[in-house]
This record gives sequence, structure tokens and C-alpha cells, in this order.
Amino acid sequence: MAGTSASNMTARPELLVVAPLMPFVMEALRRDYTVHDRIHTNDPAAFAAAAPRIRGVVANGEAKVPRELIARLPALEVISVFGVGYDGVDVAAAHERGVPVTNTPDVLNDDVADLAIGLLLAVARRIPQADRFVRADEWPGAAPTLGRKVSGGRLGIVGMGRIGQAIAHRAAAFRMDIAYTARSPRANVNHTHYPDAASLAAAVEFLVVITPGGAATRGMIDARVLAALGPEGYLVNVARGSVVDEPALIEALRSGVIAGAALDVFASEPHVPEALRAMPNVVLTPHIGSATRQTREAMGQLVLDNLRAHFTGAPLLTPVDA
Ligand code: 8YV
Repeated sequence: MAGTSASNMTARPELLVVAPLMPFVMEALRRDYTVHDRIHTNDPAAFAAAAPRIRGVVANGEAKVPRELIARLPALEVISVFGVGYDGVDVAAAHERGVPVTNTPDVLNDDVADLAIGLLLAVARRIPQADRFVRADEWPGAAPTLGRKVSGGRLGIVGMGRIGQAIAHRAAAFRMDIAYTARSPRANVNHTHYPDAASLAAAVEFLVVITPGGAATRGMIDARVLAALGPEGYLVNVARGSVVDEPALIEALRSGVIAGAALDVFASEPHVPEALRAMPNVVLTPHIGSATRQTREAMGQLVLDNLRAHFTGAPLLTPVDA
């Protein structure tokens, strides 16, 4: 069968990489494949020449693989995403063509959950502000502003998938009272389920967002949800910037509708609105949920293993559902 035999592996399948990938992943890809690095955006002539031969696309969590790109690749057989989130990939268009999509689930659960807890503590306990206070040598003349207690607090988790559950597990060690919203209650989860983000927000002090991006969740955390979270409430987003209505969030932070926010993801990364960057009650990180050496290596290995499986006719390790 074309594209799945071991001999085709030795024929060096051609891949289009559509996002900046870590050097070790690029080096490993180049050992087995002919790699075209982002030529679809930076070298249209080279792309037009190579497109008919491209059999695999490699993306990351932020990259776009739209229907139009898929349509320009008649020999495409597989799309492999370096990330658990694949909202940038038009999976329906790929599956219509019989092209499977793979992602990197599970290997990053710990890191993203660790960061969610870290951001929660950072914003509530004002850790970055305290660091700046010491560095500016303000300590001799003033007392630091008091923070907000986290242990024993009420936590709401928006999205109770694998990472949501890892966050809940950690929060339990802080004796937090945990509730969540998800499309339907999860049989294996022993926390209170709320039907939507607004009712959950009204019941908690800390709202952590870890739901997939894409059309179904776009703008889910809107002005109404933020009003429900209230002036003592904190928002943490480690999911996708698209899940939060960013202008509504800025307004809520500015006017005291909520107390603060800690954000790892933004609507137009890597650009973060000046309004957010100027606010004292926010903690901002540059999409580092999975950014440890250990986890990024595991993600890269899973990308390589999925591609190898495909091009040698073995079952894919982590295909995404239709
Ligand atoms: C990115 C992510 O993929 O897993 C995801 O969905 O958003 C991240 O892990 C990572 O930043 C690489 O771009």
C-alpha cells in the first residue's frame, strides 16, 4: 500500500514543517525525512514545487493547518502535532481526505498542571510583585501588600480532561474545595459538576481554564462569567487565548470586576496587549505550559514515533478522534 511500507521509509518521505520546532526535533526529522521548513509561508516557489511530493505535515500547538493548505497537498498522508491541542488543524478536512492527525497527549499533563498551580499561587500570593519589591529595594521602607490565601479555597476547573484532572489532584493536596464544568459530568471524577462556566464561576474564588480551544469554546469566558467570578475572584488560563474574551477580561481587571488573573496564553500570541502588560494585578507567562526540557523531549519523541509508525505501516500511537 502506498505510503505505509518500510521501503517507503527508506525513500525519505517529504515533510512540511509549518511551525518553529526545537532543534533536536528538526535534527531527528532530517535524519529520516526530507524536511521543508515553513516554505508554505516563506518560499512560495519552493512550496509550489514540493507540494505534490509532501506526505506529512508537522505542526505545533499554535500552528495553523487550514483546509486550504491540506487541499494544496495531494500526496498528504499524515499530520503530526507537537502539542496536545490541535485546534489549529482542520481535522475534519484532514479526515475527509483520509489523513490521520496525531497529537502529544499525556506526556505534558504534569507540566501544564504544575504551571496552573504555580500561576494560581503566583497571582494570589503576589509572588512576581514580591520579587519586584525586593529587587527595587522597597523592602526597607514599606511592607509588602498582603496576598490571598489559596489552601482551603474554592477552585473551579473549566475542562476536566486529563490535564484538568491532574490540576484537581494537585489542588486536593491544598485541601481546596474543587468543582468543575465540562460538557457532561465525568463518571470517574468525584467533584461537583456545574453545567456551564458562569454557574461554576459564581461558586468559586479561583477559576482555572484548561479546556480545548477551537470554535466550541471561543469566548467562553466572557463578561458574564467574569462578573460571576466576582471582585474576590482570580482567573488562571493555561488553555488557549481564544477561550477567554480578552477585551472583556481587560475591562474586568481594570474595573475590579475580578481581583486578578494569571495568563499563559493569549488571543494573538506572541503579542500581549499593552493594557494587560501594564496591569499590576496580573501574572503573565509566554505559553510555557509544556516548556520543560523533559516534557518537550517526550513530546518530540512522540511526534517522531507517530511519523515512524505511519511510514512503516504500524498503528499510530496517538491519533486524534474524528
Ligand atoms: C505547544 C500547547 O504545543 O500542547 C499544547 O497544546 O499549546 C503547547 O504544548 C507548545 O508550546 C509547542 O508549540
